[in-house]
Amino acid sequence: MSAPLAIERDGSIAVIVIDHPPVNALAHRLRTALLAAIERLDADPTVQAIVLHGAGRNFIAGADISEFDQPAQPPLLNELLFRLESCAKPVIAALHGAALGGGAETALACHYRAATADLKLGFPEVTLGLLPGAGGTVRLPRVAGWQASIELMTGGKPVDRERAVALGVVDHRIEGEARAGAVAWARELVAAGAAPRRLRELPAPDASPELFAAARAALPAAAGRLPAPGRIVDSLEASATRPFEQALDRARELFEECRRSSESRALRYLFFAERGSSADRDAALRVDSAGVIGAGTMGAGIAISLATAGIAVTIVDSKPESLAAGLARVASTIEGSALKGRMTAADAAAAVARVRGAGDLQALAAVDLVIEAVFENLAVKQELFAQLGKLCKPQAVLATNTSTLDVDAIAAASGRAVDVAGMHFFSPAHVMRLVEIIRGRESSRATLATLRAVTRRIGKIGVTVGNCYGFVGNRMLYAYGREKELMLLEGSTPEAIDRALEEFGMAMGPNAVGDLAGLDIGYQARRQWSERPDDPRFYRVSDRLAELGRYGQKSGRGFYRYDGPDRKRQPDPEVLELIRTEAKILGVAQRKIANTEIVERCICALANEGARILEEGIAASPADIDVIWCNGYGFPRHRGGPMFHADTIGLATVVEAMRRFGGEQGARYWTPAPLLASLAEREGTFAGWQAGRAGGD
Ligand code: 3H9
Repeated sequence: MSAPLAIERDGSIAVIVIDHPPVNALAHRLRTALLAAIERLDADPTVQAIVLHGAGRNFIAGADISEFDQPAQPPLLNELLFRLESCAKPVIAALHGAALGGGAETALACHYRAATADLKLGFPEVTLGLLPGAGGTVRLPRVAGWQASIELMTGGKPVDRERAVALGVVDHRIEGEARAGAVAWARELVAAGAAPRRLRELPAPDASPELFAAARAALPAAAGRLPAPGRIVDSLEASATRPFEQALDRARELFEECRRSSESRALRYLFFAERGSSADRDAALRVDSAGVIGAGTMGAGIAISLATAGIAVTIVDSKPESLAAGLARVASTIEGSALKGRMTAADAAAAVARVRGAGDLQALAAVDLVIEAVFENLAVKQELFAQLGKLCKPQAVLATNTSTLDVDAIAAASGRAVDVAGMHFFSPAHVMRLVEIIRGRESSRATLATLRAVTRRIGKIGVTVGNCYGFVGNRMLYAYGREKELMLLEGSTPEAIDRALEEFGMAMGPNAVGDLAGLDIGYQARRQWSERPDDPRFYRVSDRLAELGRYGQKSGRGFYRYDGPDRKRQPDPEVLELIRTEAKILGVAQRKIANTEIVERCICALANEGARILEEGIAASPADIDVIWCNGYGFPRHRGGPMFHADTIGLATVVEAMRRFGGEQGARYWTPAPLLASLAEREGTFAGWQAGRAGGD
């Protein structure tokens, strides 16, 4: 393993070049080397100033998140930064790329900060359930004030160089390369006799206690379930009321409290799970152009994602009115993003110019990638793929956006199944980050690697899964939805179920989700499902509502009514009556169902179906399932996903609850998957099982 840093000399200027790929994270070995380098250069009389530079694309991306599962090994980052700040000669941070978390704190401990135009400086700790624990909460207010510190740290979003200059965090702009620019400026500082400037020697700006009370009150409602945002405000308040070193100690204490919390463990787990594996990246084929078939909501959303990432898109739709409407939607959505400040007007114009329409599939003869997004009908999709197989250039990758149909049956129709796989986007496709990439029986390594690379390039999270009805996400959704539908018949109500699951942390309750997605969509999908459980209770309420034309929000009525002035969901007595009638017809006795039962039944159903999916090799790991559920189905991130959550509450507890439900309702849906049962018996976890498998590879 090569050294994590090198010391280079440029006359009397010493440059510490941190070289710790991939992102210069401040791992133990780097902290140790950095401390030794600082001691040495501080004591060297031939050194007049020290430049701190990060090799590669970033300054420092922060602490090494993978070390947080264990207590930190000395030197602790805040001790190291205290020593850095104590240097008797000027220390200049050469900022470029990411200066995040502990990286931004390192910059603040330096005496001067110069930055190139690509700087992204920020405190994303809150997204990991943490707070800046190495002096950020104590040093930043001394330079940027309280409001900006609260905003940056509780929001977690990085700022660009110009905002960092405006906040007083960056003192000097570098036009050109970071290292050379910082060295040149260091020389000027030495020539001008500049002394070290230590933020810790500045007083904290004045702050009224109301300021922090207001900051707490302004935290988003979800923060109530998470310790970190409140702890960030606590730490900033301590910085206002205590001397520097005591405030630093308090920050460290609060950081440790957050680090040990189950919420932070879950969020850290997702950080790595969402980055997935970098294997096979070199097998990806180049994609400059793509075709999207179908100009509906899904097709337009996919086209927006591709075009804004620089890929030329041809949308094909045989109906001229649909094509025109789709193209108009693409243009207005992209232009809307520019108006909201999410992209520049020039970038928006370039993205819109990348999209064209065509009425005939022949327009796709030369594209590198085709994504089919027509309605869910196997025969229609097979007919399309038969044509694509013939007309597309060799090696063009052909993807279907089906959410439930058999990818192998679609691939076979193309006559070139190696080039075919599924690419299941979630609606709205330009907003939702998840894409399930479905591995067909014959999909080639290059086909799958290409789809993963495109998914990454358009800023989304791709999870590769096997081919089965509903793949991973929707298959588990059926188990989850089955329980909520049964509980409706057994006496619960749409709002009680939604409230219980929203209190658990789901972004939206399942009945409200059904109304949003359209109850007709699920109804149609279930009609095409040949192996649908032979149970008259299965999705009975949803089916009856769809048959009555109650499709949800789009028809103004579904599980709820949406006819108030704000079109907010409102309970509908007619639905309760319908449920009671259906329960009577089916002979289901109604009773009061507690919130705990609602949550337990839905969560146990998810974990059990997830276990079967793992046994069958449909998902490669429990982490993949968790990424799918947190990014596609609104599972609370601070619980890590259904498999992580099941591990957290204990698999024996899950199995015990399932046996209890089985005793009450029959074993039909409550037989633990063999994997779940065996792990529960030996007090194992899904994570441990996965680690064992990876170790055996
Ligand atoms: C902190 O600093 C706490 C302190 O306040 C207090 C301490 C006491 N650690 O994202 P990419 C890996 S908390 C470990 O694909 P990009 C990542 O897993 C930290 N590993 O690249 C991946 O590995 P692999 C606050 C890390 O170019 C590889 O690097 N900082 C870390 O798309 C490439 O990552 C953050 O939260 C890390 N900190 O984006 C910043 N960061 O190749 C987190 C990355 O094996 N990082 N890895 O799959 C990021 O936001 C992005 O990685 C970054 C680059 C923007 C830097």
